[in-house]
Amino acid sequence: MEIILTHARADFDAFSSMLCAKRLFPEAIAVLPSTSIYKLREVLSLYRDITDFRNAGYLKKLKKPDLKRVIVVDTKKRGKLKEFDPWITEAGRRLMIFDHHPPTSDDLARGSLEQFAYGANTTGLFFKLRECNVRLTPEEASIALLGIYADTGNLTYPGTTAEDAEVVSELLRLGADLKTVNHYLRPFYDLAQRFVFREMLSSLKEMDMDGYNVVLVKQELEEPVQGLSALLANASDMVGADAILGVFSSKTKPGVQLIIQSLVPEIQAFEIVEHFDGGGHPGAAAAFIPKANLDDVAETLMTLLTEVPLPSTRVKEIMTQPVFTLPPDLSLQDAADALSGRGIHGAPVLDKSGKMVGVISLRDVEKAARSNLLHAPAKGFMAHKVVTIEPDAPLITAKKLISSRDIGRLPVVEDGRLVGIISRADILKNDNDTSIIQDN
Ligand SMILES: [Mn+2]
Repeated sequence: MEIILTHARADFDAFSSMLCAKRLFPEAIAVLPSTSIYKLREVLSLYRDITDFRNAGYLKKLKKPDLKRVIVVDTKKRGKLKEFDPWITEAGRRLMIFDHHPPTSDDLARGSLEQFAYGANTTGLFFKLRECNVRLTPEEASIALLGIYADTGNLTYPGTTAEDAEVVSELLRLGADLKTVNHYLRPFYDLAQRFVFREMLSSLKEMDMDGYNVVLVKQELEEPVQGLSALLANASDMVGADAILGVFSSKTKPGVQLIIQSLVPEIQAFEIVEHFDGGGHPGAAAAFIPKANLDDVAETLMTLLTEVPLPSTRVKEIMTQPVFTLPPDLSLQDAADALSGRGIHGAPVLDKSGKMVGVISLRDVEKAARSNLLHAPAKGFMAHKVVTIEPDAPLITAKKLISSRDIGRLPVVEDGRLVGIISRADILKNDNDTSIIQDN
């Protein structure tokens, strides 16, 4: 016999990967792990008839089976397959793995591995099915779509690839039902989780760290609660956090749970939890500290974050210099020509003594053109109240200023002297070079 397995706490991508594997290897028996995320349990009962999956208990009842091959999907970590350990050991080298997670030291070392580089594991298996000319039914396509959407955050997480989007389009063509998909992707929280979430929102502490909004949540729970990271992610979105640090203890279980999520490359979640023997990724990491106390962990965390300044990019590293400037008496027409000629959208205006008296932009010139005033001097239409920034300020501060004030550029000023300029374009260019990989 052949069996198909996936990781403990199976999620939608794990489930749809099993489904695709079952179509690839129709003789194999798909065996679900004994734990799965809440939402999947609902889907499992809905699709029971079309999936024909067995529960973990099925394997225990088998006596001396003739195991030909074990197919593992959406994981290759030993620790996530613990309950199937005897079967994996028995399979030896007759192990076939289809996974999209980056390699770790806990990975199964035997058998064959097909390593995908897509946001969802389902995407890779879908391509395998296509190679074999296997066509999914509309119901199967709905499940596959759920898998891809769940693992890629509806194609928005940074790990999403063009291939994920390509398969989404094929699944829609195959008749995947968006109503079903939407229904199951809506988050659901039970009473205990909702209670914790309310507490979280009312007790969270926002801190400005080098321009970043870092949020600390410190909570003592009545009893352990599932899904704390999803609750934290929601709280983080609500307050627009750049990073959120969750420290939890429970009255019924000793130890402290630490969860860190970060959206910025300057705060690497896994680096912080390493101090607590935890693990994870740049964007999300966790640790469980057995004999610790809530306040001590929170305090250590704050020390870690504040004793060394964040390795933030500074304004001076990406600002443009020398700055192209214009005199206040130049006509708007000449100012516009000078700007367009240099391919820029605006410039500071300096008086004879070199003092900055305003900023003129092509937007200002357009306004004047509408009233046929292009012969007028720049000073009549320039912005007089200029928002500036210092060269040592973190880039994030410049970014937040530019978007909150809706301005195209920020003159960089040191000791009253204009030393550079930073524009929207500079920031966008820098953002493209630095991003965080998310993993599911
Ligand atoms: Mn996955």
